[in-house]
Amino acid sequence: MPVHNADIAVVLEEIADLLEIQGENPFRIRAYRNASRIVGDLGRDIAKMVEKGENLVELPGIGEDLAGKICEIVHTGSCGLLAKLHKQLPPAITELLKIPGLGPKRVKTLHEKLKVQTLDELAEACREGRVRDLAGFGEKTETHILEAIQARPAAGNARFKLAIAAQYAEALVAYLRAIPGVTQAEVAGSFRRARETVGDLDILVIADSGSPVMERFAAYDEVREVLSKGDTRSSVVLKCGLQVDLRVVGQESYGAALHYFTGSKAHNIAVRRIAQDKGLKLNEYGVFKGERRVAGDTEASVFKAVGLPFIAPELREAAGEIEAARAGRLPDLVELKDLRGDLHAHTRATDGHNTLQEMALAAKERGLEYLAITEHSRRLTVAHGLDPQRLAKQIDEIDRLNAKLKGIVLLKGIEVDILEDGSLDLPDSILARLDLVVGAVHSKFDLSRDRQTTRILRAMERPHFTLLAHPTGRLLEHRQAYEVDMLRIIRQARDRGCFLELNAHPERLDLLDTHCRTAREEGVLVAINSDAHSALDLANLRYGVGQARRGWLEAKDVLNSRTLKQLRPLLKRTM
Ligand code: DGT
Ligand code: CA
Ligand code: CA
Repeated sequence: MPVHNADIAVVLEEIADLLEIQGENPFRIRAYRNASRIVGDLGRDIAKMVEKGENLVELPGIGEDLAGKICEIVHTGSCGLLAKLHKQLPPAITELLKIPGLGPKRVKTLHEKLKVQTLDELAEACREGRVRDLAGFGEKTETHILEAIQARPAAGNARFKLAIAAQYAEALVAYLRAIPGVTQAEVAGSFRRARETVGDLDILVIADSGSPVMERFAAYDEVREVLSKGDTRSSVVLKCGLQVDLRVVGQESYGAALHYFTGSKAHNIAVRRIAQDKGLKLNEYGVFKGERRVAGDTEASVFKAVGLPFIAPELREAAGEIEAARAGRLPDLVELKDLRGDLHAHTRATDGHNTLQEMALAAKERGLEYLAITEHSRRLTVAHGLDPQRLAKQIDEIDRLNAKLKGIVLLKGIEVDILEDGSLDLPDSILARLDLVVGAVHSKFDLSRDRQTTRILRAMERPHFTLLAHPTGRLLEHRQAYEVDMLRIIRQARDRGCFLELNAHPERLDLLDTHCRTAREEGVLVAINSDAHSALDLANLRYGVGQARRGWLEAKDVLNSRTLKQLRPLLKRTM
């Protein structure tokens, strides 16, 4: 049974949570949590590394003990330690942990003080107002918890983050391509449109008649349940809960099917209407004039037949792309290879896992020309944030290292906390020594829209402020965006000569697509940043690019598509 990185990450994270609920040693907890993140974000397949006999201890943050646990998970799909923890704690603890806003600390309190063991019991306690009085809760939290329990999707309806779905999709597509008679296999649907999350995977294959593709698909190791199995269409559910629809299509229809199953539905309907206006019929088999097929083998042929230029999948949301296509004003979307650098990364000095030099070399290996080191500032104590003395020391270290490095330049930066009143967590005297200042909100997420907006606008007025990190603060599975007037923030960026980040971390993807479009219209450049906490995290830039493409951004709209020489003057604030 192939075990994916995401599965291993889930086990490690759950171990960390359960250890925390048991009140274990914080270092041990942190080691598991870090390991979970590293494994989850890793660009390489751990199961394959184990199979090849590679030593996992070489991964950042993985010691002997953790390496052993990971091997155990790869071999058995689970881990004795987790089973032991499950025995020691009530079974509903895991369910409680899945409620957004309920981390291990709060679950521990609920469990200890209220003896709450199931979600029903927790909902009951919320309704009776027994949760609000616990230390660290309050009335607002109580309401949130109750809402979250009620809004919980029925089991099986969960959506998957794009980066997680990608791990399953890539393995499955490789498996399908290797089946005799299969000449083409590709994922369509929301996955191809690079949506932040996907409901299921829609895979298309071309296969010779007589190919055992459907049998092999149903027999894939990861399949938990076969929902339906036919000659041209089958559906299964993988062990992780992700549904996969597979369709076998003919060569002559492949482009039409790819277009149809890529969607979105609203885009399809709009394109079909255009076809109808031309007296053509468009469906998943092709474009027809009467009974005669006039196009359909490639997507390009489909678009051409209906009189449109090729529209990139990420734009296909019926959000203006058809009009833009007709007017010849489709954007020339940014690509991963357009990125010349990355303006947000951490090292071991705070909560990252690699040294300055390791980060620099990893960025160089990816073909980047510059990498900004932007550690957390002192207020973020959980991340061991930098105070002015430690930052000054890092500035000197970067200068020394840059003198030695070839083909890559480290920029000196900081991810400075924006405090509640809009001031920054470090004095101007030290910020003045940096190449760029990335400002970020990491606290007080629940301010009113007005106060949150004012807070950020003020921060952007600081003379050295360059870039607003993860501007909405949302975490896909764990935290809603804070309330903020994004248009005012974008206009402030324009007026003050600063920039917005599109954070590429799969859990963030923050800016949203709509904000990217507004930024572009207002002439504000967006930086697609990895927020890397390890060298491997630089691989996440691809998801940032996907999100930027959904936001209609071209290379020229992206700050870090500039060469270092072009970038430097842009980082200097003129007002
Ligand atoms: P998801 O899976 O919820 O993340 O989103 P999609 O977009 O992948 O949706 P899905 O899997 O239900 O269907 C895949 C594509 O098939 C969808 O994007 C467009 C196409 N499609 C599905 N149902 C219809 C339909 O009723 N009419 C049209 N025109 N297209 C459809
Ligand atoms: Ca889908
Ligand atoms: Ca589907």
